[in-house]
Amino acid sequence: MTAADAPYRAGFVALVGRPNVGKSTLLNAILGRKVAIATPKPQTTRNVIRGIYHAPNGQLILVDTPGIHRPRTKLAERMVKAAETQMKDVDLLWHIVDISRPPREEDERVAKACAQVKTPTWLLANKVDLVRDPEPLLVGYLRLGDYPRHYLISAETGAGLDQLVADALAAMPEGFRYYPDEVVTDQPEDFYIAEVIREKVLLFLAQEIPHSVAVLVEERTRRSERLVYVRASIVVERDSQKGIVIGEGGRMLRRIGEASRLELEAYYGHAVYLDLWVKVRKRWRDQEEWLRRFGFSESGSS
Ligand SMILES: Nc1nc2c(ncn2[C@@H]2O[C@H](COP(=O)(O)OP(=O)(O)OP(=O)(O)O)[C@@H](O)[C@H]2O)c(=O)[nH]1
Ligand SMILES: [Mg+2]
Repeated sequence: MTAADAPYRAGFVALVGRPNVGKSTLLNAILGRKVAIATPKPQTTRNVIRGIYHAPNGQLILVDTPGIHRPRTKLAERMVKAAETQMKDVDLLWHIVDISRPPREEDERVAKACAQVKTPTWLLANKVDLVRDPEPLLVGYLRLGDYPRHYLISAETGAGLDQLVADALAAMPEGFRYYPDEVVTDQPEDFYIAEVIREKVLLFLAQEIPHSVAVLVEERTRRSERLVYVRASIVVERDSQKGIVIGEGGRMLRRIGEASRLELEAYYGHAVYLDLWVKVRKRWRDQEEWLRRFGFSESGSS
């Protein structure tokens, strides 16, 4: 049978794992463009994001999910629930682990959750570029669950990804395309803009502040063919955090704004006027109204 006669296959693959193992980096690497933000800080991803990989004879709908961990806020609870909910509705699970570090309790929790939903699960040992001999740790990871296949990959260098994608496509059910060819992600434009800004906050600010931060696009207006105006708020939980986000003489806010604007201009291919504000909403991460505004409904889907 030639490739042209091969049946069209399409299906859903959920990328699950503890925080910081490289799920979002892997999504971007497979798609060949940035769809999800990825940073060295754990709990970067908060919402479920779909990225669509198009092949001549098939389609993979890759579902990036928040890292599974022990939640300490209502927001974190919703994040974990959103990830676990996705696991039920897919054709294949990729349990992604960081092969440069030994398994942790959180990896065990993910493996158990995969086993419970009974969806076939492949183990993806990511960050293989960081280790000389992955075998000893791989043995420990393989013991966590029942993995019919496992792959040593690097989302950073691309090692092992072609084989992984080819095998995943072959494992999808025969069917029709879910998304038209030009669609690469399901996220609304304002959500993507907010994420780009939140990524800069994660990258530029110290450990504890980013978790208290959310970003809301309040207005987006096309001023001309070559200029879009965006007004966005960086929401924090305390006055002291507001001061830190703004920085001495407004320096930090300018840095966040500048880096975000440059990235958004590259995305749009023209000028962006970015008007950034900082707002305090006390304990927003535990308040239903604010969680809803940021897309975390009680039902768990995000
Ligand atoms: N060396 C190396 N670093 C990687 C690789 N994949 C991801 N990283 C880095 O690991 C960090 C975490 O990556 P993310 O993609 O944000 O991880 P995540 O699993 O999506 O994390 P959460 O969204 O917090 O659950 C980033 O600093 C990435 O650059 C890899 O294959 N090799
Ligand atoms: Mg992520």
